[in-house]
Amino acid sequence: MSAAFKNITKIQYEGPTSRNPLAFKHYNAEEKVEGKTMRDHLRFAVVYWHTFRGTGSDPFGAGTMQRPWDDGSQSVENAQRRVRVAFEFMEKLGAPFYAWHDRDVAPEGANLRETNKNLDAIAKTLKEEQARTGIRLLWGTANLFSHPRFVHGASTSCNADVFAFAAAQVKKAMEVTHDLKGAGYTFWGGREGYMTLLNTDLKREQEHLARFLHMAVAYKKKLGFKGQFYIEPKPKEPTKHQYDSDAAACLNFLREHDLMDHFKLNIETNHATLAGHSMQHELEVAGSAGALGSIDANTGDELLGWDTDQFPTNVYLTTQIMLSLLKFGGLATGGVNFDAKVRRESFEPVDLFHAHIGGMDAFARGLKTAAAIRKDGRLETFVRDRYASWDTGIGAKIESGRAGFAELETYMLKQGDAAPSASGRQEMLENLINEFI
Ligand code: XUL
Ligand code: CO
Repeated sequence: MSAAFKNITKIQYEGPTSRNPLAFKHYNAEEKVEGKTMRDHLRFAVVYWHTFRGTGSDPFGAGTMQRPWDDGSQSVENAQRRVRVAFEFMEKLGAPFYAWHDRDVAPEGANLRETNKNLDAIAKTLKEEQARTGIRLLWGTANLFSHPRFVHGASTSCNADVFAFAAAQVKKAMEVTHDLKGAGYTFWGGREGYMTLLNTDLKREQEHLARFLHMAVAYKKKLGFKGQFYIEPKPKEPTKHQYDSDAAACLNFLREHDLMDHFKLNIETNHATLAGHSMQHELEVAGSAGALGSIDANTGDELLGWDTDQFPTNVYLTTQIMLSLLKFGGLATGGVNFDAKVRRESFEPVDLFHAHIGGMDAFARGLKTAAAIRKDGRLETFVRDRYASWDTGIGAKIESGRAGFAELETYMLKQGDAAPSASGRQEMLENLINEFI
């Protein structure tokens, strides 16, 4: 067992009056909300890539993170030590899940065979630590964007060999995810897009992406992996345009290529805002299509136009997220996955605790607030009543397919004009939400 955080004991729930920065004020894992514990509602997950591999480097400067347990080498021993530290952290935090890319947990070797061997060695350590702590893998994924071979993308590369490499890599990552009993597997198209259309056969690249996903579906069946597949929408960065640009584009792609039955969406806040949408918009689009699977919880900065991946602390945002999640039946296989990183200036190990505690408390408040709004019922009643004209008369006829243009013309000629509409009451509803925050 590792002891990297010697001065930190298990983070406890101390309630809203506590002034202890290393305590939960709102996240009380056992407390029930709408008949289910907060732990089961929120299914918090820690991401390996930011929390244990983030260096704090940015385009203007080197890494700043103090991680005394990490010798900075690419050795398997260093990677194993890191796993022990990661589980010490997650255990003390009380996070029930974690998520990784293959290349965050294990170093790349000189060739694919060696790389796979490294991954096997680390998977063994991950398995031991999962068994020791009971912490589970929310999802695994393959990093198909960092290595220079993926310069033109992975499954959408112009180089067929790169497609083959990516397929072999995903096959292995799926096997390890399956072996670690992962609840899911995520596809984020890191470089599946283009920098310029001048050199791009968009149709061919999209067909290759679909073929790749079909191969993954087939291999999933062969492997007997029962976890959920997710696609994670993001409009741009690193490429100028990514094919999985937002929830609607992903759903259209999945439908066009007959993949709808096999994938759900993993919606990320900062990706939604980069797409020019709100997180709640993306959740509603995914949820309405029955494809809301999981969320990557973070937030951007309104003044910065890139993926800053900050920890979410805005209670208004978490309330909106939880309203949508509860409406669509909650997280089944998915979780609230903190795809977020501490700021470059927050370089001490303890900052990792502050960041996650803040995110978990913000979501716990969002959950409780959303549940209170639902119990109050005024918001739901308002929305239902707003559509009352569809419940009877001509509205019911249209919805049930019993009226066409000719019937509607006859109806409207008789009526003379549409009945007056009621106010949308946006301001009243915004005030209503604030009653609960
Ligand atoms: C990148 C991003 C990824 C995915 C997993 O913006 O969100 O970390 O979550 O590949
Ligand atoms: Co993400």
